Amino acid sequence: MYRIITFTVLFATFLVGYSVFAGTVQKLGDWEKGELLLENHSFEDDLAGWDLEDGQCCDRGGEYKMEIDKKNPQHGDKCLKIIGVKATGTNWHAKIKQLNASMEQGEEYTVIFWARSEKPRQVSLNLQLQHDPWTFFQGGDIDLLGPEWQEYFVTFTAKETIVNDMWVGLSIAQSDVDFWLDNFRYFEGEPEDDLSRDVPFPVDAKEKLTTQWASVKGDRF
Ligand SMILES: [Ca+2]
Repeated sequence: MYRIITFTVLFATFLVGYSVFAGTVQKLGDWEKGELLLENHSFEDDLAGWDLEDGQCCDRGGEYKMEIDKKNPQHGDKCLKIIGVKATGTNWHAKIKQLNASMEQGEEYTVIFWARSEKPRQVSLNLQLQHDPWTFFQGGDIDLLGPEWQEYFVTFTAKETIVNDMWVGLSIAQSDVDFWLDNFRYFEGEPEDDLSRDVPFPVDAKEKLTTQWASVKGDRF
């Protein structure tokens, strides 16, 4: 009897733990600053959670592909490679994104990720309502500097409240230059709030990151 109860409790704990862990924590206001609001941020679960709008829809004339790349990831064992077959010249014609995200009006949010590209190319932040009328919430052009891993971010204040009804991602059809993404995070707060977590960064990355943010901020703001 004791054994059965123990098993039941353990199993229930596992289920609760699993449901929190597996799903994106998106109950409005329930998250902490710095808590990750996207899943599979490091592509260690391959393509789970990520959606490529490949640019071929609606006679847009673009074509992009995505694949998991195990060579030279920035974090963990895998990263995402976006292959540009054909650009259209209009950034939103193709996107890499994650659906069902949320934000709360008046709060600050950060999208921050590591990227490298075969040559310098631009991507654009893209937060949008995930159905008609496709309301545009937030953008911002980001210049990827080239083949070395660099961290890039945009911080913004949410102008409205959206619950599990928008995507967070990048518009990519302005260029056909291949690029890689890893450690792609979206959370409430500023970049520094990311450091309140031990995961995903190794401890020794802190000093380097802080320095880098300072220089990026200097360039960008
Ligand atoms: Ca990774």
